Amino acid sequence: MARFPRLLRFTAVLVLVIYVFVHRSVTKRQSQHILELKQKLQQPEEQYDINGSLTGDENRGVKVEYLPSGEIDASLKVNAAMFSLVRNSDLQKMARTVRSYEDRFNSKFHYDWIFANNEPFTDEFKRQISVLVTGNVYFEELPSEFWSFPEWIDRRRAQQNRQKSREAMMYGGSQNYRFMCRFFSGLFYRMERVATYDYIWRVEPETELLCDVHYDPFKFMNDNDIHYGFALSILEFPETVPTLWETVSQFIEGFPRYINDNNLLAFISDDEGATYNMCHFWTNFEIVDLNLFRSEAYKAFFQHLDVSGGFFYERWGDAPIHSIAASLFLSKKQIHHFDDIGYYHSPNHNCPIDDEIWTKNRCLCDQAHDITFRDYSCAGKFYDVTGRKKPKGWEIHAGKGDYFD
Ligand SMILES: Nc1nc2c(ncn2[C@@H]2O[C@H](COP(=O)(O)OP(=O)(O)O)[C@@H](O)[C@H]2O)c(=O)[nH]1
Ligand SMILES: [Mg+2]
Repeated sequence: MARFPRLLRFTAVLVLVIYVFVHRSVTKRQSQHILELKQKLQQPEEQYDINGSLTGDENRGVKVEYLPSGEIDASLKVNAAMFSLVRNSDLQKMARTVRSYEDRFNSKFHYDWIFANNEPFTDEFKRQISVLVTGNVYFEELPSEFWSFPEWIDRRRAQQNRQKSREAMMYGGSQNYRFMCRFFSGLFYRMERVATYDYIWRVEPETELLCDVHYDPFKFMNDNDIHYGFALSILEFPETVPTLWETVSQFIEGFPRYINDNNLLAFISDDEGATYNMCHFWTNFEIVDLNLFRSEAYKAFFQHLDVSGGFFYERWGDAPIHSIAASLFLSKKQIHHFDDIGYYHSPNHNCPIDDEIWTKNRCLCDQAHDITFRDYSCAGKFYDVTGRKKPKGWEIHAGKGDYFD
């Protein structure tokens, strides 16, 4: 028994000696590292490339080009506006988003911004948002017919469906969510204010631009005959759209003349139109030439869908509706993935994979979080079916990973 405390003392001393030794050597290693870093940073002919390694003169990493400072020539601007549907209660979330879009993009271009609401905006909402927008700002209350049941809808049946889908899907029990989806699908572009513009960039509260936008995406679309631009593309929940494709197929049969010869059907259907594969452009970010929605084809399309009642008897989202329309009515070349615009809507990131773009645009996102070429994203399919070149290094991010791998 007498030996035990001695053994214990010996072990304790040994542990203490090891701790002091290791701790001192780690501290020494750390200060050595800091010293080396300082020395490297003081060498003006060298700089860090984007991977953090040191490069010499021959390979100085990527070049950063900035737009010349000063105002953009107004005559070069396109007739376009930013558009947000938002509740008064989302003021702080909206304000943060507006600040992000202004800092990253609109403070250089000063496009107008339209805010829409099914209720009157409060003075406080207007006050706080107005100081952030650098273009003209408009606050619009929606006419009641834009936020209500059309007369042919059986409200009892709609209510039964809400009851049934309350547990089965997100927003399943919500009447307002359905009004919102119908509004974006077929009504927002008919608002008097919106009718005066050619292009709209849709912006939602709680979203963020993650990189500087050094050019005008509206003008880019105008110059290149692009009518629909997206950042993220994912799969729809099938339970929200049980009869959507059947209804779309009836439309295609009835109006074959509206289908573009060079369409993007292969993006939305894996079996040449027999079924819908659930792929859609995530419409919380979309830049659209409003002529798409004002076209005869879209008008007939929306009317056909609206009369079927699927916005209320099911829970059709505006994302599959816009995506199916763009894929059927536009040519492949007229749809664009803004892979260079860093964008976040929970829980998904569009973070430029291309190192040069990521650096030049001062992105605030981890490229490892980009979902473009993940399994649950449809953007990879978009590149495949349009024959577009994938960005350098796309394979690195193409795994089966979960959201934040
Ligand atoms: N004014 C108003 N805006 C709404 C309402 N419901 C949704 N929104 C807006 O519609 C857009 C989509 O809503 P959100 O809740 O983000 O749906 P999610 O992205 O599908 O989860 C956002 O711009 C919201 O601000 C509503 O009842 N009133
Ligand atoms: Mg949202």
